[in-house]
Amino acid sequence: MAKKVAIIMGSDSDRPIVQKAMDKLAGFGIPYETHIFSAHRTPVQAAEFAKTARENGFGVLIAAAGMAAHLAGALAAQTTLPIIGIPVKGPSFDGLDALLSTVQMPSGMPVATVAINGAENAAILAAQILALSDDELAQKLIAMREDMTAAVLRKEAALQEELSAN
Ligand code: RP5
Repeated sequence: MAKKVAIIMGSDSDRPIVQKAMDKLAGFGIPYETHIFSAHRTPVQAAEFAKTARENGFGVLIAAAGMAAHLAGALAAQTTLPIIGIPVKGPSFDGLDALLSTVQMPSGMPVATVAINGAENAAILAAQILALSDDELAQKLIAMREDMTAAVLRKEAALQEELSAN
């Protein structure tokens, strides 16, 4: 059975960012669940989810949190499943607080951290991990790359046409 992705957010206020990851996973046809667990406000529930994630059919966990963003690291401490961290931009420091809190993990406890608010890339990275053992998903990723290339080439052609007309 296909492995699921879990998207965990530290607060419902992270939902607008998290929605982009949900939409992307849905676009790939990847089964996923979305939950609110906080490293600070519901640490027991967050830990329990991560501890049981592998036996519950998950292959990758995505953790989105802002401010003192310890959620991805707290989940990483409880499982050897790959963890992708999304630092969410909060009211201070343009999100640098969350970026550093997420990315600066101690040796032995990695969190694959995407850009501030980089929810789409988190979903794509999760898809790439699952595609290691899913050829159909790998083909979808190749098709997505081809679409991106074609879109840029169309823009380049349009730009050259516009510039040559002047
Ligand atoms: C973090 O604190 C959450 O992930 C959220 O980004 C931030 C603020 O949370 P709320 O006060 O909006 O619930 O733990």
